[in-house]
Amino acid sequence: MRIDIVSVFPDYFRVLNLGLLGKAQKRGIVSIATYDLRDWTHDIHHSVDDTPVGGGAGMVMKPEIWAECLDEVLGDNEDANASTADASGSTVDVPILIFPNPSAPLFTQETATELSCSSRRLVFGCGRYEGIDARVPEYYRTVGRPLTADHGENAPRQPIEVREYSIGDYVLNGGEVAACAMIEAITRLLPGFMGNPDSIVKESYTSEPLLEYPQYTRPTTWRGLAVPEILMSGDHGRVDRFRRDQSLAKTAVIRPDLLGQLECAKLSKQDRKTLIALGWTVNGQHPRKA
Ligand code: 6GU
Repeated sequence: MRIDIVSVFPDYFRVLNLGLLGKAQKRGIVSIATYDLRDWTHDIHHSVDDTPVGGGAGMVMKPEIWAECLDEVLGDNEDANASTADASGSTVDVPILIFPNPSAPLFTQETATELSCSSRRLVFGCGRYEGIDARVPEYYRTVGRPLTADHGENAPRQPIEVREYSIGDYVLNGGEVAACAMIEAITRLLPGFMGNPDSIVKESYTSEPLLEYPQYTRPTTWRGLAVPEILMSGDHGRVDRFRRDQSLAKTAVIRPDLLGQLECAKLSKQDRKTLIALGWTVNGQHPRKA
C-alpha cells in the first residue's frame, strides 16, 4: 500500500517510522510519503489560510493551495493507466482521498478493515485551524484528479473516492494525530504486516463489538496479586469460557452500548447465560439491559 500525507507539519509523521509500521515500510508492505503544504504557496509569508466567508472565529485553509498540492500528489499516477486499462475493471490502484474532520462520520474498525483492502493507495489531507475550504473534497469527488502531467483546469480529470472521518467525539488541533491513528489501524491489517496474524483475529472489535478480556503474564503472583486460577488449569475449554465471560462482563460495565449491538441469534447458550446473570435480556434481536 502507498500512503501520501499532506500537512503543514510533515514532521508529525516521523512516528510512523517506529515499531511494526517502520518495519513494514522497510519490508515494502507499505510506503509512506509526506508533503509540506507550504511548498505549494506562492506568497512570501507562505500563508495557507484566510478568514471564513460569512464571518466567525478562526481561519479556513485556502482551496487553491490545497488543490495545487493535491493535483500534483494525486496526479502522480504510475497507477492510473494500469488500472483504467485493467480488463477486470479493477479500481484498486485509484487513490482514495481522506480528510480527517471532527465533523464527519466516525472512523471504526470496520472502516479500517474496508480501507485496508479497498485501494492500494491512500492520500491523507490534514487540515489545521477551522479546517479546509469545503469545496476541496467536493471538487475531487465530482471533477477529480488530473490524469496527465497537465494539471490545468481544462486537463482531463477522473473523479475519485473522497472520504472524511472523525476519530472520536473530542476536538484536536488538526488532522495529523487523527491521520496517524487511521493509518496505524489500516496498515496493521495489511497481509504480511503482523508476524502472527492470529493476534488480529481475537482482539477487540474485530469480529464482534466486544472489549478484550484482561491478559496476564508471569510471575503468576506479583506484589501479592495472583493471576486467576483457571488460566493455569491447562483446560483450554474452561480458559476460553472464562475469557469470554470476562469480555462480556467488562463490556457490560465499560461499554454497554456495544453489548446492545450484539446479535442475540449469534450468541451461544453459555453467552446468554452469562448476559442474563449480568442483568441483561437476550430474547430480542439485540441484548437489552433488563
Ligand atoms: Cl479527524 N480532526 C480534528 N481536528 N479533531 C478531531 C478529529 C479529527 N477526530 C476527532 N477529533
